[in-house]
Order: sequence, then structure tokens, then C-alpha cells
Amino acid sequence: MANIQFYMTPGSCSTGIHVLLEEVEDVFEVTVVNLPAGDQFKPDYVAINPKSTIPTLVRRDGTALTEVPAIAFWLARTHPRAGLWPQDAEREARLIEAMAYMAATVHGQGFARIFATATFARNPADHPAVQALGRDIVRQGFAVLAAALGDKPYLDDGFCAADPILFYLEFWADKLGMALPEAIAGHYRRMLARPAVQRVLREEGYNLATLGNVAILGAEAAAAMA
Ligand SMILES: N[C@@H](CCC(=O)N[C@@H](CS)C(=O)NCC(=O)O)C(=O)O
Repeated sequence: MANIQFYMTPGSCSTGIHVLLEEVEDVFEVTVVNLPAGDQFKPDYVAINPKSTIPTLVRRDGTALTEVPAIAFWLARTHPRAGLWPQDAEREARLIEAMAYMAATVHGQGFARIFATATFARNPADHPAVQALGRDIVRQGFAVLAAALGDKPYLDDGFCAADPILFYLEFWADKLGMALPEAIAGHYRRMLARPAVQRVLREEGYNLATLGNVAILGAEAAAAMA
């Protein structure tokens, strides 16, 4: 039987799916899609994923699955022994709520304005304002997600399929030098300590020693008031 084929780009949103593939301990083969070189628009890739996005997972039956939340859900449900998806409707709904918000709003509306600015405004003179709005959306997003986390170490009762999605957002914030709410910084550090995450980051070419040193949002103000 063919292995799962994973189409990814190092350091992109596919890193979240890469972490999940390692966490569920399945066998998969990687194809790197070079986004800056335009590989996503080449006919061979468009035939697999007409949206020209990564990640794409081609399953053992040959069908392609796209969209980070859908792939995360599918990996969790098809690997029940990993225990990454809850059984009761309320917890399931909360994870879908978080995954949809992270992918569509924090990534699609926020980080996309920062990393793919030209897709939001043709005029380069508008780009600083578009990026500033992107940062505002990201900051608001992390505040919402910090409230969803509360005192919990992970988004569900334990580590679950939605956590690697939060991780790739945190990883991007770290690379941009953005301060994070304390609950989000704690989640990021917990994720960085997971062996699967460390394996993925090494495979994707990152030096772990340079990651995780994020400033805590509001810490300076709190210290000044103490
Ligand atoms: N909604 C999609 C978004 C995927 C997406 O935007 N991926 C980016 C990389 S993080 C991409 O493929 N960009 C294509 C490009 O830059 O042309 C998902 O959740 O999978």
C-alpha cells in the first residue's frame, strides 16, 4: 500500500501538519513545494491541489485532502490510539471553533497581511498600513486564544489535534519578534519541548536554540506598576 504523501513548505502552516504526522507516528513521504519559486502553480501540483496552497495530504487511497483544519481532523480521527480528538460534542465543537478561527482569521486575515501583503493591496504605498492591520488582527487573535486556553496546558483536556495549529501561529509570532500573552507563550514553550516538534523543526532546518525566547505581552507594564 502506498504511503501518505505530504506536500509541504518548511516554516509555513504545513509545519502544524508535519507535527501531527509525527505525533500520530504514521509513515509518510515528503515533497517540498517551493512557494517562492512558484511550484504551487505548476501543472503537476495544480492537478493535485487546484487551490495552489500547501499543505496537501494525498492519502493511501490516492485522494487529496487540503485545508489545515480538515487535515488535522482527519489525522486525529484516523489515528484514534494517539488520542488527539475528544468524543463529546461540546469539546469537539470547541476544537472546531478554535481551528476555524486560527486558520481563517489569525492566519488568513492576520499573518497573511504580514507575509503576503501584495495579495491585499496592489499599491506598495499601502503595504505598511496593511501589515499594521495584520499585526492588530494577530494580536486580537492571540488574546482570544489565550482566553480559550485559560489555565489549561493545551486547547483540549490534553494535547490535541488543534495544538499544532496554534503552534505554527506562535512560531510565526516568534520569528516576527511579536510579544505574546502569557498563556500563549506558555503553550508555545510546552510545544517546543515535545519531541515530535523538535524533530520537525530540525528536519525543516531550524535551530531550536534560537526559538522560544518571546517577550510576554504586558510584562513590562506589570513590572512598572509593581
Ligand atoms: N486555508 C488554507 C491556507 C493555506 C495557505 O494559505 N498556505 C500558504 C502557505 S502558509 C500557501 O500555500 N500559500 C501559497 C502562496 O504563497 O502562493 C489552509 O488552511 O490550508
